[in-house]
Amino acid sequence: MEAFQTFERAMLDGAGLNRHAVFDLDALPAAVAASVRASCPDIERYRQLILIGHGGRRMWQALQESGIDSDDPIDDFTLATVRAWFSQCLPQQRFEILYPGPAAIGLQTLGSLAGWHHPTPLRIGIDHQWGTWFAYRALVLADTSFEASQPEAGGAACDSCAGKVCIAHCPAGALAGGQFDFGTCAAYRKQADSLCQSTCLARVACPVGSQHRYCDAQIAHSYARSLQAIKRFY
Ligand code: B12
Ligand code: SF4
Ligand code: SF4
Repeated sequence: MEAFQTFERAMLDGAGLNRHAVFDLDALPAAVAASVRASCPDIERYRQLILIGHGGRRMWQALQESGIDSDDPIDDFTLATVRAWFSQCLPQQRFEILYPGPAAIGLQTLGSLAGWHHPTPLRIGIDHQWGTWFAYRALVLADTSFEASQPEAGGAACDSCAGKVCIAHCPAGALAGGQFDFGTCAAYRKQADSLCQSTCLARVACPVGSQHRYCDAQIAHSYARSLQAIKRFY
C-alpha cells in the first residue's frame, strides 16, 4: 500500500489541483457509497474514490497558461489534466471520472469526510488554511491501492470567528442570524443594480485564508456563471 506520493502529486499540484483525498470504497459511509454506486453500474471494477480539489489561485493561473479555449474552461481544464495524469503517472490503473459529469454526488459531504469542509453562514465550506477559497474539481473512481487519506485536522474556522463580518457585509441581509437564505441572495443578485452580479461581498470580507482569495478575473468568471444558473433555474 503506497501513499499518494510526491511523484503522483506533482503534476496535479502544478496544475493547481492541489487538494487530494483518497477513500477506500468499502469504507465509505453507507449513504455516500449508495450515491457513488448509483452513478456507476460497474463499481466492482474499482477500489478507491479520489477527490481532487483546488485551493487558492494556482489553478486559474495554470488554466490561463494552458491557453484552453472553452465555454467551460475550469471543468475542461480539470478533465484534460486528470486524464493526462492517469496516462502519465498511473498508466496501468483503470479509472472513471464521476465529476465533472452528471453524477449527483454531494461534494461537500465528501469534503467533510476529507476534513476540508466546515460549515459557514454562506454555505460555502471553509477551512483554516484556504478559507472559503477552494472548491471540488474532480471525483474519480480508480482501481488504485493508495493508502487511504486521514481527515485533515484544523477544525471549524467559523466557531472561533468573533466578528463574523461576512454577515454584515451582505448587502441583501441574506446571512441575517447566521443562516444563509438562498432566496434572498438570489433575488438580490438578479437585480439590475446588484453589487453581487459577479462577486459575493460577504465571502470577500471573510478574513480566513484571505491571502488565497481568487484573483478578480476568477471571482468574476465563477460568479457570472452562478448568476446565469440562478437566472435560468431559480
Ligand atoms: C446546486 C448547487 C448550486 C446552486 C445552489 C442552489 C441551492 N439552493 O441549493 C447554485 C447554482 C445557485 C450554486 C451557486 C454557487 N455554488 Co454551488 N453547488 C451546487 C451543487 C452542484 C449541488 C449542491 C446540492 O444540491 N447538493 C446536494 C444536497 C443534497 O446536498 P446537501 O448536503 O443537502 O447540501 C449541502 C450543500 O449543497 C450546501 N448548500 C445548500 N444550499 C446551498 C446553496 C449555495 C449557494 C451553496 C454554495 C451551497 C449550498 O450546504 C449543504 C451542507 O453541506 C454543488 C456541487 C455538488 N455536487 O455537491 C455546488 C457547490 C456547493 N457550489 C459551490 C460554489 C463555490 C458555489 C458558488 C459560490 C460558485 C460561484 N463562485 O459563484 C455559488 C454561490 C453563489 C451565490 N451565493 O449565489 C461549491 C462549494 C465549494 C466549497 N468550498 O464548499 C460546490 C461544492 C461546487 C464545487 N465544485 O466545489 N450552487
Ligand atoms: S467571517 Fe467568520 S463567520 Fe463568516 S465565513 Fe469567515 S470565519 Fe466564518
Ligand atoms: S452573493 Fe451577495 S447577496 Fe448573496 S450572500 Fe454573497 S453578499 Fe449576500
